[in-house]
Amino acid sequence: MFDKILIANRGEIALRVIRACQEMGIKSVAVHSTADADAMHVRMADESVCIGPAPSSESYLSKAAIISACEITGAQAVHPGYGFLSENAAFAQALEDHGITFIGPSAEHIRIMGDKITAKDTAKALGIPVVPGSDGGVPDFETAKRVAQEIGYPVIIKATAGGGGRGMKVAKSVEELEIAFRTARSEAKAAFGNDEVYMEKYLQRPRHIEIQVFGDGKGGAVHLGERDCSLQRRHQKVFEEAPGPVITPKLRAEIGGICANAMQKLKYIGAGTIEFLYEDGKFYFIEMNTRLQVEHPVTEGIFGVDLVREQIRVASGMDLSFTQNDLEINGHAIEVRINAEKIPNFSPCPGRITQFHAPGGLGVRMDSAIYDGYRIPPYYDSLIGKLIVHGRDRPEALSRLKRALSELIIDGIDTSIPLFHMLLAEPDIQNGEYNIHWLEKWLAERFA
Ligand code: MV4
Repeated sequence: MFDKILIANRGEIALRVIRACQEMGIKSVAVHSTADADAMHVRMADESVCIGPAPSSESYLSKAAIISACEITGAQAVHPGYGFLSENAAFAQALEDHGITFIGPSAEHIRIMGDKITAKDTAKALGIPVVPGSDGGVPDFETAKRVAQEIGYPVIIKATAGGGGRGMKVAKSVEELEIAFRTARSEAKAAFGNDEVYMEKYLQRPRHIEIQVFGDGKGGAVHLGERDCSLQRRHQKVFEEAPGPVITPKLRAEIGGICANAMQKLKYIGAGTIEFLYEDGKFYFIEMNTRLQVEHPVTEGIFGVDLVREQIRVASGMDLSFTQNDLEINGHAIEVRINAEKIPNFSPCPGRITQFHAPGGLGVRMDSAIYDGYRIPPYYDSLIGKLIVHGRDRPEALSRLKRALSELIIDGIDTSIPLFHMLLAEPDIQNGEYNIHWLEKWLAERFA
């Protein structure tokens, strides 16, 4: 086991990793930008290193600065958290070249899943169901027309180098296809420096269901069920829950088994999330994330496992501390993302927190790095905390969430808290009847 880990991240996820290190008797090193000198992760870690100025490109994204910080402090491994360098294959490779362990999958697996066509081909070859679409890239409009003819309209055009919803275009007819195809290509070129696109049948009202997987890198792998993350705005999740309100034990065992099997064949190491669109009882692979996700606590809640601890264990060559058979779902968990944003426009709202009180009690978890008097810097993501509740069933989790939200006090800035009070009053949310379009439609109607 490592005796010192460097956390290449900030905010609540840095705290999350430091906590796991503390419980495992591992020393932690925080890195920070000059804008984060007074951040909680710096205070909570055993030691800290300033790695550069405020812009992430010169600090949290600087591979050289982070590797130097490892060498200065003698950290043997790096936990990347989510975002920043967490899915950067070159970073994973550079660490390996310096004899430092990347707490995550191999550079090769990160690379495969970062290219959306290769990811889809790999998934398909491993027996994972995928959305019908083009065989690889679509080089020209003539090919696009032929593919659309085969799979039928509506179709969606996606950037090979994209992901997270950037650079997608929908076409409902051949008339719309030409403009959609050309726009998708030029936007992909501008955004990713790669104009390759591929096509899929457009699913009209799916849910976003993702399967949590975990590999030991030696051919052992398990799944930890699904999370329903359909409530999103502009591809940013706002509310996540596990288990999924519409997923039966039979569906879970089937898709989970397929995913765990696929990870065994890959000899995948660490945490991963396989994203699906789910419609009419069927799963369609869209992407795989090769990192720990923001919403991992809902899975931790229902399975009672510490996913960060498992990431550290497998990265150090140990086995997972459980088998598939040991994993049993207990109750229901919901997470809401607390952002420093003004509702209904979701405009960022950095500033000083004059008062903070975290909710507590049975089944309540608040992951946040804010504190009384903390000034939220304007340079980074607007996520300032996650409120996660656990109950014996979904109705209990919902009432607990409502109670915990009314206990939560964050003064001095605008946050997304009022949004959740409004959402919890909606019958569709209470009944779990929503899909990927529900939130945007509701916002448009509610705040027209
Ligand atoms: C789709 C789709 C419908 N059909 N693919 C958006 C993010 C990226 N991960 C995939 N995305 C979508 N892919 C097909 N074939 C609809 C979306 C989509 C979406 C997916 C998940 C959650 C929210 C979404 C919002 C709009 C569109």
